[in-house]
Amino acid sequence: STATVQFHNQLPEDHAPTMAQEVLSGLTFQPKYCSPKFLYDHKGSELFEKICELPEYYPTRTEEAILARVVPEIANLAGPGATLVEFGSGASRKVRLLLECLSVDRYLGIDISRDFLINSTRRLAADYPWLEVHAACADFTQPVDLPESIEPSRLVGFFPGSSIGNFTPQEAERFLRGLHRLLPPGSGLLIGVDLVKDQTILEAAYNDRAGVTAEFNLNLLDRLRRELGLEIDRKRFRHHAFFDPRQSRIEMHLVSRVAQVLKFNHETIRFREGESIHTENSYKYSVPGFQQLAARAGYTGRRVWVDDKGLFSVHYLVA
Ligand code: AVJ
Repeated sequence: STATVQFHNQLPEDHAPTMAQEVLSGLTFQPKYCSPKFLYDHKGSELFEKICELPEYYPTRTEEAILARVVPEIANLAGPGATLVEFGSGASRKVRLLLECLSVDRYLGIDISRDFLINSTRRLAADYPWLEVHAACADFTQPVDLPESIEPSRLVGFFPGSSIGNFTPQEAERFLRGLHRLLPPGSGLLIGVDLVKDQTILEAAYNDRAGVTAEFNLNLLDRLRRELGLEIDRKRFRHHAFFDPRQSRIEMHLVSRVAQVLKFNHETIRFREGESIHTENSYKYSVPGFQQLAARAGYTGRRVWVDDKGLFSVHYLVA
């Protein structure tokens, strides 16, 4: 096949220095944190794909079932000839559900995990030969611009998986407002949002019995060791994830099993026993709660679909 992907790099070729700075500032902050975007090195992206298959991790299969059911309605709302832009495209699996039905002629996948992005979009281009496929390696927690060769008259944003939940509500609003500025009139945004529910179901989804989520979390330490030379031993940390109902979020942490001192460049990072690195938030919304947030960011809600157990929501917003 002659399928090709137009690649746009929006990350510095060697991102280690900026990554080191960002990680260091998080690890020297009180309380210690590390942005969840660093969970997605190649191994982390693979582990995340495994998480999506876990019996306890309901979001992926629930969202996919919703999309499969309502894709004709989405196609109607999107209309023909738009450019589809996916944020955090990962394995570019979910978008296939849309491509079967929507008549878009161009797709742009944006992801921070470079090789993973390239491989996934190549497979997509091979499977959909009529589709013009672009891939942009970018950190969309920073303001993004569309690659210059893409000047769509109309755009449909696709932000599945409740990745929006990694942002605080305030950051989510800012992200959505930033995206709003990129959207020409008549554009839409299809966004998956996980819903508040029984705490046991939520906590099981982030504490699976096979230990894949723990591995995904601990893999961050291997990455920091390998890429930044941080002298850190994963055996001295454990995975901890819980739901905080007051903030309506899952928090994921790496808890130090012992008091320890880490060397990082010329810095020293001290841990008390039981002190943690906060590695992820995953906010859970109610349908009206998310609609209000989207409205504050300038969007009008057109449709919202929820599965019959009320686990997950998919919103179609217009700019
Ligand atoms: C990709 C951010 C939506 O928050 O559920 C899965 C990531 N972390 N298990 C989520 C994740 C632990 C996931 N998001």
